[in-house]
Order: sequence, then structure tokens, then C-alpha cells
Amino acid sequence: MLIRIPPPSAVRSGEITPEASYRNRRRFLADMGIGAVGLLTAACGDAREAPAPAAANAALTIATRSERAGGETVTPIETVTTYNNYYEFGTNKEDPSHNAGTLKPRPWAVKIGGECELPGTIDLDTLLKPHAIEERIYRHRCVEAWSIVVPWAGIPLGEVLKRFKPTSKAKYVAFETIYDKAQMPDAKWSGIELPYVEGLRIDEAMHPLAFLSIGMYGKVMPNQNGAPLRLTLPWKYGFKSIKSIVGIRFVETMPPTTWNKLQSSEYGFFSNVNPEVQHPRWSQKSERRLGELFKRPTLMFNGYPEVASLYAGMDLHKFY
Ligand SMILES: Nc1nc2c(c(=O)[nH]1)N[C@H]1C(S)=C(S)[C@@H](COP(=O)(O)O)O[C@H]1N2
Ligand SMILES: [Mo]
Repeated sequence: MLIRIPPPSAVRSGEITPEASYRNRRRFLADMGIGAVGLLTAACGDAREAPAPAAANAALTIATRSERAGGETVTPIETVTTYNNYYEFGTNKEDPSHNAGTLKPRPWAVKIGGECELPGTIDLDTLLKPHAIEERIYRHRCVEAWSIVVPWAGIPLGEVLKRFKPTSKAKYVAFETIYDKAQMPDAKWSGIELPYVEGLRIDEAMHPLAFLSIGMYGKVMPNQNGAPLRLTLPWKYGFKSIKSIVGIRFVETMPPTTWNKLQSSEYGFFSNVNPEVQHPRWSQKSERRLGELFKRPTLMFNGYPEVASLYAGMDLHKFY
């Protein structure tokens, strides 16, 4: 029976399987319609409840679609799933696609706390249930001067946050990635303090562009891209888009963020894409779309001027 075959993602391909056959095996299982969900359900011996699709290749039911990248060509999925920053699974761009198979995206719970009326721990499927899944094509730019255009699937972050009734003391929202040494056996080599943490001012988190993504390219989120849910903030540098979120806290003061803790002169709290504010190591004036040969100019707020009002009156050289 096929259920005896471990999901290919559970095996570190680099250790035992050459990359090409790893991919073929993965595709084979996907073609057979077999994924982690089927395996998990079978293993638990309980198929009565059909969980939301959690296997990386399972199709999502998308209610609405919007193109918000100026009609630009979408980056091939193969590129976006093999060129990643997810330091818990290695610091080379290709590492997460090889190593993130040890992450288990279901069952998944998110702990919500701090300054809100309805704190608690909520199962991911319950969290998602009231919301229709949207697809949004966004540009994304890493501070390292590469960028991508991706059709994300998810729900507006603000709509989710409102359900927990933040109080008037909730000035910021703090997010935390899972840190489980069993699921992230090599994370100790990441060079960053874990768990990975990020934060937004509450009005940024409530902005309609702020998105909580659960998938991309019409399918469930691959582990290396931050399964089962991650932030997608198209006007900020990529590192603000925290992956595999297990904690959300409403707080009164500006929360710490991973890269700011490591090197505050290079990574500010806001980290808005801004060609006028230079980074000591990578030019912010231009960027290269993955897959393209020539650089293109980087746009203010990554080409999302609708967020400008969030920062009216702020000196963006000081608050970078
Ligand atoms: N937990 C966690 N989240 C993370 C990171 C990380 O190392 N760990 N890297 C960030 C950085 S630097 C970038 S550019 C984006 C990359 O997202 P992508 O791999 O989906 O393109 O994820 C961000 N979220
Ligand atoms: Mo990044």
C-alpha cells in the first residue's frame, strides 16, 4: 500500500536521495493525489473528519483573485520554492527546499494573547474557517536586492486580528515562528536567535494589503515558504514576512524583531522598501527579479503607494 511510503518531505533528500529523483518522487506522489494529509489520516485511523488540505501540493478553493503587481509576469513556482530564506532550515538559498520537509504543518495551533479581549489557543482550521480564501498577486522584495512576483492565497491579516478584539492598549502586534528542535534539527546553526520573531504597528497590521498567506500558486503553502501560515507584507522587505506562525500577541510597546536584534544598523523595525534608504551591503536603488537578467529600479514602498498614509509625517531615514 502506498500509505507505507513515508512522505518524501519527511526525508532529508540531501542525505539519501539525489535531488532529481527526490523531485520525481514528489511529483509522482502528487500525481497520485497522495499527500501528507492522506498519510496522516490513515496513520491516525480516523478518516471521518476531512481536514483542510495540508499537503503541499493540494489545491485550495480560491474565492476571489486580484492582480496587484502591475500586470507583471509571475515568477515560476520552481524558482519561488527553491530559492528561499528560512534560516531555521539552513542559510543557503537552496537549503530550505531540501530541509524543510521535517516541518509538520498539521495539526497546527496558534496562540493569541496580550492586549485583546479574546485570547486563547486556536486550531488553524478553526482560525481559517470563517474566511473565504483570496488569491493576491503581489511583488516581493528581499533586502538582498532580489525580488519575485507571487500569487499568494490567504486572508486579510486585519480581519483575522479583529476577531480577537484587540484593546486600546494594543499598539503593536508581535509574531512568533515555531521553534521545535525536533522539526528543525539544524536550526541551531542558523546564526540567529530563535524563535524567529517579527512585529508590526497595529495600523500596519490592519492595513488591507497586509495578508496572512496559507498557500501560493493555488496550492497549500510549501514548507520552505512558511507553511502553514505566514505573513505577506508586499511593501516591506521580505524578512518582515515571518513564516510558520505559532504566536500572535497584541502589545503596547514596540516588540523585538529577529534581524533588528542581530544588527540594528542594518534592519530597522519598519523596514519599508525604500530606494532612498541605503543598506550597507545591498543596494536598495535597484533589484533583480529572479529569472531575469537585468536589474530594474526599486520602487518606493515596492510600488504600493497606498500605504504611504501610514507613515505621514515620519522621517523615513530615521524610522527605516
Ligand atoms: N521564520 C522565518 N521567517 C522568515 C525568514 C526566516 O529565516 N525564518 N526569512 C525571511 C526573509 S529574509 C525573507 S526574504 C522571506 C522569504 O520568503 P520566501 O522564501 O517565501 O521567498 O521570508 C522571511 N521569513
Ligand atoms: Mo530577505
